[in-house]
Amino acid sequence: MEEITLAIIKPDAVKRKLIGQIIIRIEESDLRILCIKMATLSKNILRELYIEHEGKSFLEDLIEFMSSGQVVLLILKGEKAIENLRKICGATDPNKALPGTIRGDYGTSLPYNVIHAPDSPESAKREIGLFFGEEK
Ligand code: 3AN
Repeated sequence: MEEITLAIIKPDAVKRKLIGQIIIRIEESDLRILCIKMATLSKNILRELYIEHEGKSFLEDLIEFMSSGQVVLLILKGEKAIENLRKICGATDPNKALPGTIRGDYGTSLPYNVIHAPDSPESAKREIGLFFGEEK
């Protein structure tokens, strides 16, 4: 079944000029790009994005990092898009992500794992609404 999901190319990847490499991986995995834009995310919107991590020790550092520079936001469509994107991203911790995955090849160490991908259709819908709500 075709699904829609969101990807965020994080500030570490944008600073390191990895946008093109990451988009090649996305397109080669059969995901189609429906919408793409660059932005610098506010701490308020990042608190919404990471609501499930409220109270965790790494949240403040994560928000600092994610607001430290531009990101690329993409809406993606394809067969099993949510699972497919998570698979090509690899494990959350770049040191545990397999070679051949985006995080395994380009990530350094947490929280610098180059890409964000939602883990369920509900999260994908909520997150797309956060960043692309006004464009619907
Ligand atoms: P994923 O992005 O793989 O779904 P989440 O939702 O558990 O992973 O974590 C969201 C983000 O928080 C990660 N992409 C990473 O940047 C950061 N993060 C997760 N766990 C840690 C940790 N233990 N220390 C620092 N940052 C973390």
